[in-house]
Amino acid sequence: MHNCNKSWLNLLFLSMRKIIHIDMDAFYASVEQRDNEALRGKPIAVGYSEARGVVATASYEARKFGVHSAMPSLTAKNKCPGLIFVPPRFEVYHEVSMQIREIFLEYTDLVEPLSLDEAFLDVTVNHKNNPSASLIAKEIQQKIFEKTGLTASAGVSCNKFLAKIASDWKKPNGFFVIPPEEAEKFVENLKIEKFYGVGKVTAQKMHEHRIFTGYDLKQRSETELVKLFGKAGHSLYSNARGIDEREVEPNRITKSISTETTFLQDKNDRILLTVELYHLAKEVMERMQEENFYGKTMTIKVKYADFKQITRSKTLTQKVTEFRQLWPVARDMMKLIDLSEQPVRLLGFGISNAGEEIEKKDTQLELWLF
Ligand code: DCP
Ligand code: MG
Repeated sequence: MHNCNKSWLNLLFLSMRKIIHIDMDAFYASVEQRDNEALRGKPIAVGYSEARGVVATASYEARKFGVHSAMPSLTAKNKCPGLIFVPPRFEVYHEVSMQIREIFLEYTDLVEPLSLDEAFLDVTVNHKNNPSASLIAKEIQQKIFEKTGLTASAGVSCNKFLAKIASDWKKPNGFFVIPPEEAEKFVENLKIEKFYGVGKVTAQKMHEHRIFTGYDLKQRSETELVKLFGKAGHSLYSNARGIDEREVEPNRITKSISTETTFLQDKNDRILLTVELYHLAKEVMERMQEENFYGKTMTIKVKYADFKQITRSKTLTQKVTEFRQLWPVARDMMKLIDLSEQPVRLLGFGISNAGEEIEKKDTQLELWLF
C-alpha cells in the first residue's frame, strides 16, 4: 500500500538508521567444542542420534559433509560417518545468551533478541555516542570473544532486513556492511532464497513465476506480489527496493508459549498420550511463570503418522495462572482428539491470548495527556 505518509523525507529518515545484527557462529556446536577439547576440529552435531532424532546444529567441520540444522540424525550419519553426536546443554547456551545480551546493552537499550544466539540492535543513538555502527559492531564481536571464547558474525546496515543478510554474508566470524546507497544494487543481485520469509515452498513458487533474484522481484507490481504471496507481498515489494520499515523492538511482547514433542514411536494409546500432554503442559506452565505471561486460550496440536496436522483450542473466560486451572481443561481437550484412524507422531501444547488490558491502559493515558 503506497500512501502519502511514505514521503521522501520519511524514506530518507528510515535510510539513516543504524542497525546491527549479531549472530553467533554454529552456536550450540561451538559451545560444546569450547568446553570439550576432544571435540575441537571434529565434525560434531548437537542432538540425539536416535531414530527420530534431529540435528540442532552442526560444527563447521560437519557442515562440509552437508550436515545441517533440522536434518534427521540418520541422514546426517550417512552423510558424515565420523559424526560425533553431543547432547544439548540448554542451561549453558542460555548462560552465554545472557552474557552477550549484557554486552549489547552497554551500547543501546534497543536490543531485540530473535533467539538465544542472535539479536538486532538499533545504534542510531547509543550510550557511547559512537557515530560509527561499524566500529560498534567490531567492538561487540571483540567483547563477545573475550567474554565467552566464541565468535559471532556481524552485519551492519540501515534496516533489519539488510543487517540480517549482512551478518550471514561472511560467516563465520564475519563482518559485512551494506551502506544505504548500495542497498538497492545489492538487493538486485540477491537470490530470492535470501529474502525475509522466503522458505522452500515460497521459493519454489517464485521460481515457477520466473522470479530468481531481487531484480526479478522488482519488476513485479505490489498488487501482483500480494496476489501471489498474500500479505507477504507487501514486504517483498519493499525489500526488493532495499526498504524495511520495521523497528527494532526491545521487550517484544510474548504472544504465546508452546512446546511439542515428536515420539520415538507413534502412539495411539489415549492414556499414554495424556501422560505426554501432562509433561508438556507442566513445561508450558513453568515457562509462563518464568516469563510472567498468562493467556486464556489453550491449544493442543497433533501431527498424525501421515503428517496430517490438526489443532484444537479452548478459550477460558479468565487467564490461566495456575496448573490446577489448566490441567482439567487440557485433559478434557485430549478426549476430543480422534485416535481411531491413525497413531500420533507429534503432540504439542500451547497457551496464547493474553488479552489487551495493558494496551488499553496506554490509550487512556494518552487521552489524559491530550
Ligand atoms: N537451532 C535448532 N534447530 C534449528 C535451528 C537452530 O535447535 N532448526 C539452534 C541451534 C543453533 C542455534 O539454534 O546453534 C542458532 O541457530 P542458527 O540458525 O543461528 O545456527 P548456528 O548458530 O548453529 O549456525 P550459523 O553459524 O549458521 O549461525
Ligand atoms: Mg547462529
